[in-house]
Amino acid sequence: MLNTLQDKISAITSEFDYRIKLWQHTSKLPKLESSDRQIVETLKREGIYITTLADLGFNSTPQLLDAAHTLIPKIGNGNYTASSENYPEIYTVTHLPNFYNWGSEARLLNILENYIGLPVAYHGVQVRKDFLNTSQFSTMLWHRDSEDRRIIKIIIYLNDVTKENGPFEYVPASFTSIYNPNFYRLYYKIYNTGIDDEELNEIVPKSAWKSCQGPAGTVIIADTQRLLHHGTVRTQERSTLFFVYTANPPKRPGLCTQYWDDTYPKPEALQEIGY
Ligand SMILES: O=C(O)CCC(=O)C(=O)O
Ligand SMILES: [Fe+2]
Repeated sequence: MLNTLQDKISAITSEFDYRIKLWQHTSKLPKLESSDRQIVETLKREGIYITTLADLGFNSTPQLLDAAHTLIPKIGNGNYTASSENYPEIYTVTHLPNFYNWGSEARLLNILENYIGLPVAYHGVQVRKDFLNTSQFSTMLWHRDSEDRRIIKIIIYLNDVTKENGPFEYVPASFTSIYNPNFYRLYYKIYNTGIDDEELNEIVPKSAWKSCQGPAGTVIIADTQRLLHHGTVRTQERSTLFFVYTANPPKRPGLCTQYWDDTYPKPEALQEIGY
């Protein structure tokens, strides 16, 4: 009882501190070009902005793609069947400059700081290959991420992603906002675990879900705390890069170490060839 009361008080104090910090940081936010301001406005309104590597035009893109395309063919190698639950292979590449540098482009960090509203922590980058799956499990169940109050994940598609490759999919923020009557029903259901398509369809109809399909080089910038999201089942592989950002410090720092520590392997194949 006392613990719950103390927990509640500390949760309220921490929310209050957060609001104050947001307010104090407003005048320190980096200035943006008008096209980048548009990105921030879209992120604030919708929790997602979809673009391409070409449109972003960062100088570090060729090195990023070179490193990614060197690594991708070395992952997986086809020992996967359509009938079973195949977990993705995820490699942490935060320590490798060709990957890391793209995610620390000044323009990008300035955009993200304006969205997050506080100094940004860039946690790292992972290469991920998803294999064939007939049933929903793990991040293919609908969920929200919980590392912080605002989390930006940038997903770059390394191959063309159509319905068959299991695109990233999300529910528009308006369907899951606190002002929507579905809110409590939905968050009661996903409190401890993800839910599958059938369960979500009873609360938010499938017709409202947004599937992010696109060619190789598509860049999805999404607040995965705010948006209910998942990766979809697939009959063909999907290769991606995931970059992760929160405020500095995040609300739950312990959940963020996985982006640079040894939770996921580091790709030896790349180090051998001098990356
Ligand atoms: O596989 C996907 O498209 C989404 C993965 C996901 O939910 C996450 O990394 O938070
Ligand atoms: Fe997620």
